[in-house]
Amino acid sequence: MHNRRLAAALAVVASAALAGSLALVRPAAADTSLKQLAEGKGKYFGTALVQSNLSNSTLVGVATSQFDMMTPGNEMKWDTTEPSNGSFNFGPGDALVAFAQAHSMRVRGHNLVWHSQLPGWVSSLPSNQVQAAMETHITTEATHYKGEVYSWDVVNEPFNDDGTLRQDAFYNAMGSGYIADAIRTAHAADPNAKLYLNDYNIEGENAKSNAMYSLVQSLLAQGVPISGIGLESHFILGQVPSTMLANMQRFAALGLDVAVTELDDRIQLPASSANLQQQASDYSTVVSNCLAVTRCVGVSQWGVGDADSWIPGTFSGYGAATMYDQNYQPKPAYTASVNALGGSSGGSSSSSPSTPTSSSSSSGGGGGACKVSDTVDAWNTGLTENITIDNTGSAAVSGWSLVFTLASGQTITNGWNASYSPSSGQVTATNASYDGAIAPGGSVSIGFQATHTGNAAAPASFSLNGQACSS
Ligand code: 9MR
Repeated sequence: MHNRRLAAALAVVASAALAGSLALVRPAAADTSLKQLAEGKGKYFGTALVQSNLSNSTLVGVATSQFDMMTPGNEMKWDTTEPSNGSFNFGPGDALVAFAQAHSMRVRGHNLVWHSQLPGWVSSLPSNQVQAAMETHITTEATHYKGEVYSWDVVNEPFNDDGTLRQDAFYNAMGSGYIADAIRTAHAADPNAKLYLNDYNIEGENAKSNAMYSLVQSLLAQGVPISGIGLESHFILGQVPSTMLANMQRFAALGLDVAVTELDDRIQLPASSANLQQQASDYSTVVSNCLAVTRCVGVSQWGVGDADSWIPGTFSGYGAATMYDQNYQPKPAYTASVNALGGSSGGSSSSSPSTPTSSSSSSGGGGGACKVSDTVDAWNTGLTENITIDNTGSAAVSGWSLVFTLASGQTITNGWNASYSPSSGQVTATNASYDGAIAPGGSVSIGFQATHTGNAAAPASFSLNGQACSS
């Protein structure tokens, strides 16, 4: 097994090295990262990955530069690991573990027992065979990953929202005692792993978190080796519970670790800039709450960016739920998280709100007054450039073209929030369908990646709709 794991790890290292040499995106805030800042506070900042994510070099670049904990999104669940009775498949989970190890990320094992993504054979078992099947599953999987996971979500989502226990195959066969049995079984297989109960809608104080609190008190009284509580934290914009901090503190006061395990914050689409600012505030609240609780070990986001988030596929009309946009550029929520962690993320134009000015005295005129700020993040053969266009005039801009000249040797390979033509020399960036309107005092952020041959300088000047912009 270990040779196989080593071979997988080496393959990942090799592919990561290749991806590194082709790196297309650098985080805009190179001087800080979520993981460095979190580590400075004795915590981690994690993400969830599924195996298919590993072939997306842009996603991988963000995942490995920003996060130091990884939760497999699906690959350790029962339907993957034991699809038929006694037949185990750890290949997908092993690949993610190898990736995490190659990038110095710890792993949250997710999960051992859950009503969902449970193969039909388990629910079809006669009730007197469910306990043995559960214990065999836990023992086999926790033994396989012994020493390789930081923690296990041993039982996932055991409660209904009203605080009653979910009547799934395990409860129906064993009653509420299945939870203690599952934790004890996991502990026997991997005594060093932190063992968690994980659920959603238990972030604030409510009937469901009260039920979890009572259950945990009872488990502790029985000497069950539970280590922590996972607060999934799938929030709706503006609805982080005001009791979240107090709720975390009461679990911590029982002597347990707490963790934010699956953070996202969904927005009804299309997301406005006000929505993104509210999301930044929500993220800041969550990160600050974790920092305020000594026993809060870390925060994990569910996915890396909006492009790989589960939200749009599950909640019709909602999305934009993570810290990174569809192109893996940092959003205001990223900056807010960095700031909450005590860092500063200078250089990320897309995440710092512009300061509107009513002045129309900057160059340009006739409604075309504009200010452009840009940042270039370059490496040996490539660069990422983020450009913010402020409408400093008194008239609304309705449709725009931004003209600038690339330094010799630079060629745009891809861009976002505008179309770019041609790819070298004097370039015209034309608004996308969704960002043609810029209100007075408003701004639009666009950007691109380019290759270069040694000169990574930013354009010397910009003009918007034929009017020169100030910088
Ligand atoms: O992200 C997971 C998604 O790919 C699966 O389709 C889904 C199936 O239920 O599970 C998602 O992850 C869930 C996690 O395992 C437990 N908490 C809720 C998460 C989102 O559904």
